[in-house]
Amino acid sequence: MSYYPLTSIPDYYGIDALLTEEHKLIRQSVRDWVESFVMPQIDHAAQNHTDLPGLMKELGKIGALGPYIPVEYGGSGLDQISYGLIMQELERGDSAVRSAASVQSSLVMFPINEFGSEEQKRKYLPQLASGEMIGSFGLTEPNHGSDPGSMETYFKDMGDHYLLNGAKMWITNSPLCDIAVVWAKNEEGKIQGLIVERGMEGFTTPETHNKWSLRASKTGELVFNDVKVPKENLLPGVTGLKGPLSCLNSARYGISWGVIGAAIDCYCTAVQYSKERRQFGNPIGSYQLQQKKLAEFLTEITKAQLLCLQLGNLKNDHKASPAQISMAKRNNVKMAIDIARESRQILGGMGIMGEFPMMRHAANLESVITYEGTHDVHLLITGMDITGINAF
Ligand code: TGC
Ligand code: FAD
Repeated sequence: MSYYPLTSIPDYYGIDALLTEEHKLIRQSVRDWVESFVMPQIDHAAQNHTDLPGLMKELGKIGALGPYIPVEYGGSGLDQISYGLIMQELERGDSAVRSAASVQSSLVMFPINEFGSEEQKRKYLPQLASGEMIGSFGLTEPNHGSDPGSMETYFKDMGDHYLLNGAKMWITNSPLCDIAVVWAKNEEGKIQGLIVERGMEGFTTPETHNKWSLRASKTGELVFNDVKVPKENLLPGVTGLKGPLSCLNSARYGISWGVIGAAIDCYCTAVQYSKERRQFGNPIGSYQLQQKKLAEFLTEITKAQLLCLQLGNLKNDHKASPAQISMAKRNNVKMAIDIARESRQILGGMGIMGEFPMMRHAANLESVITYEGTHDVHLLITGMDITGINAF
């Protein structure tokens, strides 16, 4: 259970008044689920480097997989602010939980819905929405992370099928996945997406062990050794790097909201602790140095909430540019990791313990600040948007 009362979740600028009743109901239901399913077992899972059993089906039950995917394909047809609020509540529990929902929704269901054939949508989306099927997304390779355009994974047209070769690295949920949306080059060197299914000969998914971050999430490789992929598994609707990057726009947007949840968890815990813990005869929260930290946390959380809300409005109107999304991802992840690190100090020695969430969030956020485009890559995207000059 969380250490602080849920009523203390901050809404300093009355942002709730800008949400609909439906938004608030969705947020509350995900918050309740996180409280009952995630909180009691997350420290144990992270300490023991195990995933949460049955997580994906649970996420399916609460409608957290593909919330904005149309109802006819198993989604909930919700707006982008609902999606953001769901991500915020999930990451208040743990970044691993939000990661699972991000990958399934934005990196697997999104490309099938946007670029897939009618048959692909009907075959995969309902099962992905319910969590009966787990998806992964293969873009990053051992030699190409920030620069995915240089990828080496390729496929050849063999007449009645494609032959896929190469390897992807750092893939969330690869050891668990039933399907992988894989980005590879065709014989003309153009990037296309293929749906690779577990069981296809030559396809393996070795796990990456010994992470200090996202320990409640499985990460691994996708290895393709002469994998015969049926022709109907090619995503017909997109060619070029803009395919995978469009998926990233959706996932990065979700992360911008998600990390506010991690920051809120740390902030609320620190407020509560600083009022209860006494040193030199007074609560530590009575000292100016501690109040400065808390005041800065609340200021940064409030700014991040406002940034996300307006980005959500833009996204609902299909007006959010990739560079605007980069700015929010970069700003909000840095905000959250700073709050996780600083709030841990407010708890002194207790801050390193598993009973409190700061170390776990801070360690998780080391991945979040790197995946979906590193902190520096997003800075360069903003720099390019300002100057028109590519500094990569
Ligand atoms: P560049 O020449 O700029 O662009 C190539 C084509 O792509 C288009 N484009 C975009 N389209 C949609 N959305 C975007 N955000 C786009 N950015 C660029 C662009 O218009 C162009 O289109 P066209 O039609 O002219 O061909 O590409 P570049 O090679 O210079 O690289 C650009 C760069 C560096 C910004 C990009 O490659 C990048 O963002 N790198 C970071 C890589 C990254 O984010 N990887 C994430 C892997 S997935 C992951 O981490 C999942 S973690 C999930 C979890 O567990 O939660
Ligand atoms: P590199 O690209 O090698 O970057 C190393 C450093 O160099 C960084 O600091 C970077 O900012 C800097 N740098 C790079 N280029 C420049 C430049 N031009 N100018 C200045 N600095 C530069 N990928 C997937 O495809 N699917 C997934 O599901 C997935 N899940 C992940 C889960 C976890 C836990 C992690 C850690 C990563 C995951 N990733 C996934 C991969 C992630 O997207 C990459 O790690 C990330 O894009 C960075 O690539 P890299 O690790 O190869 O770092």
